Amino acid sequence: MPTVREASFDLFRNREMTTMFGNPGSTELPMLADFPADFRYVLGLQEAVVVGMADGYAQASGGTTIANLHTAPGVGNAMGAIFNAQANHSPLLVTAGQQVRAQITLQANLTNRDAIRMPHPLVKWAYEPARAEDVPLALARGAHLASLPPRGPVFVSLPMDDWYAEVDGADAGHAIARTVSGRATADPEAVRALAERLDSASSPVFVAGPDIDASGGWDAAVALAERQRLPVWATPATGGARIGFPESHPNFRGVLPPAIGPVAQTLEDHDLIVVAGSSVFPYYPYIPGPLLPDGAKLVAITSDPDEAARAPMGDAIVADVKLTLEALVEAVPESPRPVPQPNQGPGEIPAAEPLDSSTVHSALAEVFPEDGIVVLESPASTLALRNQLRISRPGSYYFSSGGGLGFGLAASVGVQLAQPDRPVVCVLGEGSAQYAVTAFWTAAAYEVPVTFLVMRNDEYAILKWFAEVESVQGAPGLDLPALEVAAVAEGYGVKSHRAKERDEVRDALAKALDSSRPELIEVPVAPGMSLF
Ligand SMILES: Cc1ncc(C[n+]2csc(CCOP(=O)(O)OP(=O)(O)O)c2C)c(N)n1
Repeated sequence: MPTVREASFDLFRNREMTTMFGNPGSTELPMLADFPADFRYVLGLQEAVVVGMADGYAQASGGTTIANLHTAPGVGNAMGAIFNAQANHSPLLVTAGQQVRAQITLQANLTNRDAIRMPHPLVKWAYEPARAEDVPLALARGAHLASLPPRGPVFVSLPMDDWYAEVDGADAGHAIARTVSGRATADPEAVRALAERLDSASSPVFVAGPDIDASGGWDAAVALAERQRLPVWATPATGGARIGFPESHPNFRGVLPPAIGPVAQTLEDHDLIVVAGSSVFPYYPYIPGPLLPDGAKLVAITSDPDEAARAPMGDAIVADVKLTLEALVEAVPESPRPVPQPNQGPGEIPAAEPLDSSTVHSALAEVFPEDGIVVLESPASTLALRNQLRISRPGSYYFSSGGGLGFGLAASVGVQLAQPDRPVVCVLGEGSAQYAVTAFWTAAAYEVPVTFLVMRNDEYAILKWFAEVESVQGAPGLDLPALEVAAVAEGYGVKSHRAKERDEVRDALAKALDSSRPELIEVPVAPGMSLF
């Protein structure tokens, strides 16, 4: 009879879950014993980084990914990253070791005493199998749940002696072989009604959200915008884990602001707003105002029933985003409305020292390869990057829609491992880098050739901006003097450079992009927010 370990690894193999991220402890070693040669174990030095890397890998590969943590303290370390993965709709099978069953009740050292409750409510499902022989079925159940819409993390606690138990081969065979598919099409009647509303609107607009990219719906989104002559906005950057529409397309208008009043103001001239693959809307900060422009209606297409239910306005269709957009393209005629005119590009920007973040991002845009991917966590220059670097290919942008820092640096390593043939640039604030700093080690140790661009402004610039918005004066802890990310990265084995002038930055980026090892460029930048 096969053991739990043999059956579980067969399950992972069958589901192509052969890259595993983890930080091992004594309670995880039995799972890792005789690690099969066709699997890859990627070591993260702290569990938040393990989950962040797995999040990036899961999103960029499209497949459910294992993050293996060390019992209760490991899960505790990873909570912020699990929160981000949930917001990102990232399909993760998070597992953690547990004491041997005989010592759980007496609560021996390292017992995860309430394993199921701990990650709740950040996961779709949390479970500790009732019997050792149930482990493969529990792992299968978790993997299926993680990958069903809305995709997201699940958690399974695994007592360390379970791996040696034997399972019924026939039962395990069923668990291993099952497939579960969950891409549901929309009610054809709902699609027809939306097509009619769209075609008869006088000035409709389209808002493209992250799940267009996750569902593979770029082509359908472009076809719909072109057929119906729709101007297109990207969902607010705060919640835009991914980009769902080519930003160089003539119909593309820009990124929606992230607050209630300003969204309504931006969409003022439209009578119908169709949102696809986004919550409505990922607002922050609170700037009150009408939820919609006067007289405007909204329809959201989302695969997440909760996103649909919690929206404060408009109608919603719950279904696969790509399939629904494709059905909509079929159902609408070519509109006689005028073709939207292209936006002006970003204007000339100064090149004084220290450089403005916009200048740095314009230098990046100059050398950014056609097939490049950017992972972004540089809060005060988010908009500057989005304005300077127009992303025009699917799967080319990753951002933490949860807002927990530490995603960017860790996720970039996972994204690069999932997409080894595409150059990955990770743009970080020097403050943000600190939340996942050990990921530099994984990048160096596994020769993951991410190009890190660190924007060093010696402060938490975005928080100073928030202080103004919130009318807060005299808050401590907003300055970061003498934080040498380049030196820290060197300590972890990542070759690092400092560049001050625009041309220097551009040339260093071009070189790093060509390198087969990770490299970091630290650039001093002017304080404050950069919008363009
Ligand atoms: C886990 C976590 N802790 C704290 C914060 C609050 N926070 C948001 S932005 C920010 C500052 C980031 O600094 P830096 O990366 O230097 O970027 P800048 O604002 O200067 O662009 C902080 C501390 C957060 N979002 N997540």
